[in-house]
Amino acid sequence: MAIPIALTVAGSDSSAGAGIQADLKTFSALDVYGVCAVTCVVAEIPGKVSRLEPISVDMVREQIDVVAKHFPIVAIKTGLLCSAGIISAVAESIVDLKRQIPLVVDPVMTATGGDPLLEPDAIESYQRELFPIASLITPNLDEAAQLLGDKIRDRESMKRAGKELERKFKTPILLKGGHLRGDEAVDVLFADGQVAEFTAPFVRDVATHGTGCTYSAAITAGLAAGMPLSDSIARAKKFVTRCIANRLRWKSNTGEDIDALNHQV
Ligand code: PXL
Repeated sequence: MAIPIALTVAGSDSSAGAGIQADLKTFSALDVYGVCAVTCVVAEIPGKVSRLEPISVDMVREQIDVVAKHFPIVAIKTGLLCSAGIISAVAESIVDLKRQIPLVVDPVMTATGGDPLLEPDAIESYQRELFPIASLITPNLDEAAQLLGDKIRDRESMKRAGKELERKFKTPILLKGGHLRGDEAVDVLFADGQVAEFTAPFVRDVATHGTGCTYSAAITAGLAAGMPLSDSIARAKKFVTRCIANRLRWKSNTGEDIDALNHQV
């Protein structure tokens, strides 16, 4: 059988646990051929961004247009999009494809270590241009709080927030609850007015980054292979939990531990 092809539009992470590198490794691990459009280059290690440079809007468009013309892409994911201008260009390119391709939007705003990655005025472009064409949006609790202007502290407020986001953007929402304290990492899917939970044991004391990127890329891989949304999410949750459980660890030259996700699981 032919291998499905998925496109990721995201930033480059020099430490390769997040961003476009995480997406391509995930696609590969799940038997999908990945093509990519880079939106920005981030010099970083897990937990610390040292420098971020956006790619020009025209160059982002060119990458998408050229691969879309020559590869039969069956699923698309977006990760870090940096600026309002890049978000608009990506939305336009996808609309110009004139084909209904499943689109997973991971609305990356902040690095795991807390460094900002998205320009503040870009949130408006997300809501106006990209969310309306998404098949799934995958915010974590902080991103959902920024989209709604309200804090999410517990399972109850998480349910309210997810329902509100689904109503507002009229598309399925996977709200990732990993940042809530507890023994389990619970994510909630709000789709077609229904609510479904996806649960895995919470792995403590992990200093990796890229779990969100890996998760949404794994969901995209499932959709590319023709799996239904909820099966894609269930498999992706298991995959990301395995990547965390089997994480790699090195000592840095300055004596600190560096943790990285292991996508070869
Ligand atoms: O984990 C979020 C993220 C996404 N994309 C890129 C990143 C990061 C985190 O640092 O560098 C490119």
